[in-house]
Amino acid sequence: LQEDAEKEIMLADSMETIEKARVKYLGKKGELTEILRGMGSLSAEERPIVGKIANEVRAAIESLLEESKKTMKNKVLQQQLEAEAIDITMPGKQVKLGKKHPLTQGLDELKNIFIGMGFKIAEGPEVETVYYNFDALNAPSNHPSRDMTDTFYFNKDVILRTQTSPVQVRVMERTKPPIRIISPGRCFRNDTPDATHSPMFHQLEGLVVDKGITLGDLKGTLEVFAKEFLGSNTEIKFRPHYFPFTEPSAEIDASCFKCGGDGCSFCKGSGWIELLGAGMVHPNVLRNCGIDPEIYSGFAFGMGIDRLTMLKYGVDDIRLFFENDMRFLDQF
Ligand code: FA5
Repeated sequence: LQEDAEKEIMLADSMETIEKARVKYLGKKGELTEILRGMGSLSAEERPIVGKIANEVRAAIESLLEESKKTMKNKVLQQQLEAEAIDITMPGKQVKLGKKHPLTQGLDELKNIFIGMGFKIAEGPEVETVYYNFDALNAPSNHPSRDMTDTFYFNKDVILRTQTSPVQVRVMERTKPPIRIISPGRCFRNDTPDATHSPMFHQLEGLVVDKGITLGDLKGTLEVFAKEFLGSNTEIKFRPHYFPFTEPSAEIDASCFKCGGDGCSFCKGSGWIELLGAGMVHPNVLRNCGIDPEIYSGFAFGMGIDRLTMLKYGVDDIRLFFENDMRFLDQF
């Protein structure tokens, strides 16, 4: 029996076959157990002899089982280590990193320029009231921009803001001058999409209010901005314009950064590119916000972030920003 058991255990090639051998020889119904059970029928002389042999056989099988289990465990571990070994000389898998959307990059750049000039960032709601978007900004009640064809209305009082200028009013209402903020954000207009129009686009508003603020301050600020954003040789010019909330109002053009102002296909030969709208805050707007126009004055400006980013990176269609085509986005 011992020999059989030894042979079987030596030949075992897995933990399961070792366990099978244990059950076969030492288990409750095992061969050795059977022999021990049958001891009752032996004579008094035979019993101690058989008992002694049986115990020796059991001890021998047990220690053999123990040993082969240990060997098997090592063997399994070794196999596992080999199977799971990592070859650190293999080239790694490239992790594809995301990147900032070009509009976010453009916005970051604009923000940095104004933060460098001491501006703080203010935010306002995209769902806005007619009061903040039009009335408080001195827009005449018959102004065409109030029309349903230009503005998205929820009801007669609540709209999607068409510009970031309402943030001016919200800031002036709650802040005592001096005020120096920019406010970037989403705007919405019922415009038909084309290469330069999107129904959802982004503006960046600027507002400075203090004692003795003049048109010269506005001009100096925008000059610094244009040189930083488009290049140090950039010049700007003011073109008279009309906005209900500024007086005087102007549209500001920058000398073309492609041709330096000589005229090229980019600026359609004019040497200038349109940059933004601006002006001195209208006294009515200051009054609407509880600021005395006899004591304080201010300037404001508003620019289209999407259009400026297009300009800067040479993007010829605004819709590319919103189509999420990786072939386009990967280029920035
Ligand atoms: C305004 O919205 C004024 N609030 C700007 C302003 C602020 C003037 C403070 C004075 C003082 P305007 O309607 O021109 O102005 O729009 C400003 C810019 O928004 C445009 O020059 C353009 O760059 C951008 N814009 C307007 N509509 C769209 C559109 N549908 N898609 C993309 N950009 C647009």
